[in-house]
Amino acid sequence: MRFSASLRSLARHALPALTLLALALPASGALWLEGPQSTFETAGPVAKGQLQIFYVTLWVTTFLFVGTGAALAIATWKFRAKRDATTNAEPPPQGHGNPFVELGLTVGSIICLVFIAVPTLKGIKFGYDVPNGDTPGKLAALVEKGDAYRVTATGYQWWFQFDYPTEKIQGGGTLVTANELVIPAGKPVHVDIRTRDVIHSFWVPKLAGKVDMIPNRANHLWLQADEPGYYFGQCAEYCGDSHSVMKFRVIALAPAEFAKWLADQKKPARAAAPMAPAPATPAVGTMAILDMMGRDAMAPLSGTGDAREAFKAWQTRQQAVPEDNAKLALISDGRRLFKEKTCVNCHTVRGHEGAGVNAPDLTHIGSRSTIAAGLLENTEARLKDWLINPDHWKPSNKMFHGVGGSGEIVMAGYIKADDNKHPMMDASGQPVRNIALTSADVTALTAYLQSLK
Ligand code: HEC
Ligand SMILES: [Cu+2]
Repeated sequence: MRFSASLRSLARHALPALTLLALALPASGALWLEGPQSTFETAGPVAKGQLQIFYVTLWVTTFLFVGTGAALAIATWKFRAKRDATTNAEPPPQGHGNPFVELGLTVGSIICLVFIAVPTLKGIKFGYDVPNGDTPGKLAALVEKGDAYRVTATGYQWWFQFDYPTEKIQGGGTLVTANELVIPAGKPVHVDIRTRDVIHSFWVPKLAGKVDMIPNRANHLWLQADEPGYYFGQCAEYCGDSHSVMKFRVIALAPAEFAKWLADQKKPARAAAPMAPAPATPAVGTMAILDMMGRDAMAPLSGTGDAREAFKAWQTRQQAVPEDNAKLALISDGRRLFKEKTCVNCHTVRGHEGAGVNAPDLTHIGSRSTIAAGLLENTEARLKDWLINPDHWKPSNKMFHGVGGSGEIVMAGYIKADDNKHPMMDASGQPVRNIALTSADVTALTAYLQSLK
């Protein structure tokens, strides 16, 4: 008796509470479902199609859940033991079911599955290839005519390289950039998906679903940004220590702006000032402590995550303003240090020094809005932070530890490695340095990098 009374009181309170919740959900949904990487705010046909599949599945499964849940609730309530006599009664005779109900449920389930399967299969087909470009020949013809665009995205631990195979650059070869993929808006873009080391995954939530970057496997996807804008991307397959901060950006531009961007990028690096001659006496200064333990677990996001603001800031960056005269000497010195400190072994600054292939191309690093694969904003302060102590921001990154093959370090980074590829430590517990930068070096290198518009 007591039990059923408390049950009734629970039902009395639960009903208004549930109603309130049901009313509040759609209102607060706006808060939950939006954000820089929300798949509910789509910006192109591929993502839109995939969201529709999600909704179809959601509605069908909601219908099933409510139907079965209601049947269970009604049966439980209607056939509950109302008296002690019923509680202790023998169970009724067990039947073998009703053929109509059984057949009905089976056919009903099949219909539900077909409801889900048809749009899903259609969606998979739609998302696989650029419309009318499902063979290499047809795709090439579309790209040739300018009806589609084509780029290659390659994953590296822990950054992305973007190749533009159709954009020839001065002196041979094609355009290569890193970490910011710039595409024409309103046009299908076929993305060839590759990796140079382990498995990664390419994901721009507002534009298209993720596709894995798998060693020795040629994957691809296509995406389209309907409007010019700034979109946030992310590696979506665990790939080692710094996986969670392996991000990238996609910037979609109107045709004229895109053509201008391409023309700017194809140019070799801007020489704001000639390389300074080597100084007669080597510089002395204090080196930063290489703080490998005090890693910043909560590295600040670059920017506020507001795409509109970020897009404006990015556009402003593309305008190459003449360099401040007061900075020219610093830029000259930075260019010298870039060579002297062996940055050139891993990085390329096309037209200047360096032909490295193990690290992001820095030819126009000054025109990017982020550094270290979308982790930090590309400001003077953040560039310095990165150059002083890369491992603090991005644990295990290859600039600090060196680029390694499977057995050995093939290109030395900031610190020396021992035979086991672990950092070599000196007597005071500090890692042994290959590349040592004083704060004056860091200032000069930063000025040089910022001049590379
Ligand atoms: C051993 C190879 C190596 C050396 C030497 C090296 N780097 Fe790097 N650098 C990298 C790698 C790898 C990354 C990408 C790190 C990441 O995001 O995981 C990188 C990233 C950067 C970035 C950010 C690029 C971007 O697109 O986000 C800058 C700037 C940079 N390095 C400058 C320098 C400077 C200046 C030097 C010389 C003092 C230097 N690097 C020396 C390998 C190297
Ligand atoms: Cu990754």
